[in-house]
Amino acid sequence: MPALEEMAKMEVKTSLLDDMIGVGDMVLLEPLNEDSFINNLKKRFDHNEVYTYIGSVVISINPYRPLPIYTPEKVEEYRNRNFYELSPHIFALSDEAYRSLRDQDKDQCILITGESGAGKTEASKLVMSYVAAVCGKGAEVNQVKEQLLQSNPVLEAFGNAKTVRNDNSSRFGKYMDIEFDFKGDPLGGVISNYLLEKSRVVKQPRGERNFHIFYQILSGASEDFLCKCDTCAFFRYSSLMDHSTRVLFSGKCSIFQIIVNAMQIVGFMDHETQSVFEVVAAVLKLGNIEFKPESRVNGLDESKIKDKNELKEICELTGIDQSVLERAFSFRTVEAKQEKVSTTLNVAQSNIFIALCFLKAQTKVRKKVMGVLDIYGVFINLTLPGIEWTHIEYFNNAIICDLIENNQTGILAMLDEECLRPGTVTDDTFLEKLNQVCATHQHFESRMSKCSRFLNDTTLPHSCFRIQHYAGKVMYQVEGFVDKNNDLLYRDLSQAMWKASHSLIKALFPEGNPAKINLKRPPTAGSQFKASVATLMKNLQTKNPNYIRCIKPNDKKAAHIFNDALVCHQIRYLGLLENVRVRRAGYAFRQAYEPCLERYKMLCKQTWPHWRGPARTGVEVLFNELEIPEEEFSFGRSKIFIRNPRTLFKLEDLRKQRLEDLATLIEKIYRGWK
Ligand code: AOV
Ligand code: MG
Repeated sequence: MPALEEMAKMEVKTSLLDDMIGVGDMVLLEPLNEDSFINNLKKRFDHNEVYTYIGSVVISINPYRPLPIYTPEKVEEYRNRNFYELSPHIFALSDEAYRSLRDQDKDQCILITGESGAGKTEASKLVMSYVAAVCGKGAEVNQVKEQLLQSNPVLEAFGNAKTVRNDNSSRFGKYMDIEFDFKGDPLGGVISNYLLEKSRVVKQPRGERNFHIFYQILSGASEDFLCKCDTCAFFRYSSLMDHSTRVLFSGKCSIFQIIVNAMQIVGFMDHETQSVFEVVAAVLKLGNIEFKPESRVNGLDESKIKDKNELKEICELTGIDQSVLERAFSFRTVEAKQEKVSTTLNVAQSNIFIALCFLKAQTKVRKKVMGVLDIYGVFINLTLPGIEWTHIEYFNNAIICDLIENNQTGILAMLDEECLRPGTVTDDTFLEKLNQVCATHQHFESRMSKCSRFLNDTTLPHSCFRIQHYAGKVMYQVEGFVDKNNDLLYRDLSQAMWKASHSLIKALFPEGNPAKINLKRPPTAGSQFKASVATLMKNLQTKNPNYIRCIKPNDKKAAHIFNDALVCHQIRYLGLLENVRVRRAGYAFRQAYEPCLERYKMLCKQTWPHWRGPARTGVEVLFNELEIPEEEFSFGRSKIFIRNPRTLFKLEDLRKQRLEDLATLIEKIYRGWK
């Protein structure tokens, strides 16, 4: 029987394929445990299958090399297809999200998580480019698409940097709402950013770099521009220096050109782009200002700017009066001045950045929205600076969130309280307070309080506390907490900046306008962060979530290497195994193929009265003929999984009906005989 042989062969082939490249949906993995989970991911990774599902969740493993799976042909392949129809792909998720937005009018959000270098930002760009490829046509729509896509290189130039973990690490969290009209054509986008790592402008950890834009300008801008800014001798720029080596300006000029073009597409006029680069050059130069201590005058520590040439150049570039700027820099101690320069740089960088985040799309029509959230590897930890980088899953992390966020007894609230308290406030007084309030919290560790369980733990310095996060323990060094939370720019400095004739610089320091002096204290960094996260969460809750979980296969930024231990760690703290179990429970019904076929074979001409082939194929044929929607079931190795009890009831109803029909038929035949 050739047909049977064919079927048997097919069955064997499917099962061999599963053996070789692993199953595409972890829900179908048998047996399910940590080893089989990792093994399955590894098999797939070795066969260039970097995507795997857990039901509708997409796991993405960073291949660290370009794969030919994002071509226009692939876009066409996934377009308008059901989620489970083709092999797992980020395009399938993007298509599903876009179609439910367009056809069912459900706002969507794409939530992308994973540690630094796992591929979140690349994933967010793939989602955006897929959606751009399949939505709307026409000149106007195309312009909007281009603007949305080109916002990425611009933001990355100013907000990304090379770190030990990732050569293109996002140093800010990004949430972008892409807005569509009723037909599903894009109208524009709104970008929100979170916690730009401002301090990087001034100082970078060993082996890391400043934001890309500085290097891009120095290696790519025109001679004219560089001469005008006198940045020719760029090796002087101390804020660009690696600690160990001098940074090589190996950047290709073309990258700079890409940024310039992108800025133009996003909507910057040429003179505005020029202005932005001038501010960047000024920031570079400010970073070179050094102070030398002088003797005490009138009871105050005096100090002088070492080299006034630099100051002069800054003033020429920005149109700030030199004496105004010098005065703004010149009181109190050397340390305070370095601090002041640093804060000025920080503010300039973050204000430029915020200015860049405006993409306009303010129409009054009812909009459908797809939000893409690319939170960066160190989302929550950053509120507390100067610490080790560890990924924290923000969601579903209630006890820790409470420890940090609680309005009365949370760490942030206490830091705020300390910052606002009159009298002498230092990092130490803050730590003391923390020790009093949090000493008994099960996830808080410190040696300072008398009743501490950690009194003898020498790995925990006195100036530190430790939090037992979901992903592991993190030690926090409190030095600088109070200052960074205050996030204050000395008023005389913002006023000096506001007096600049350079219109962009003036615009970046609106608080320097003496007519608008605000005696109210600006919100602390911590409370700003809390407020913006709260707004974000509220926004996300109104949307239908789609999850992408990114996994980093190795620590070497290298292709083809799959480090089991590293992957295992990520699977654990992302809670992926639990995720599979929950999804499995979501398949209300599962049954071995044979009994399933036995029970329902009468519903299909091809399987009744006898099916002569593998039971699994029989069930496939049966479900196909009954036109049961694909997303309703999945084929496991030995069992069929059915998602919704309704499907089962439908089968049962059909069976009952069929039995009644048969009974009637038999009765008729019986009567005919009589
Ligand atoms: P991240 O966003 O998760 O880190 P990225 O998206 O920047 O990580 O990815 C890091 C690097 O991995 C990229 O620059 C690419 O070289 C490579 N990569 C990631 N995804 C892919 C892919 N699908 N195909 C090929 N290469 C890829 V951080 O921003 O540091 O948390 O804060
Ligand atoms: Mg990123």
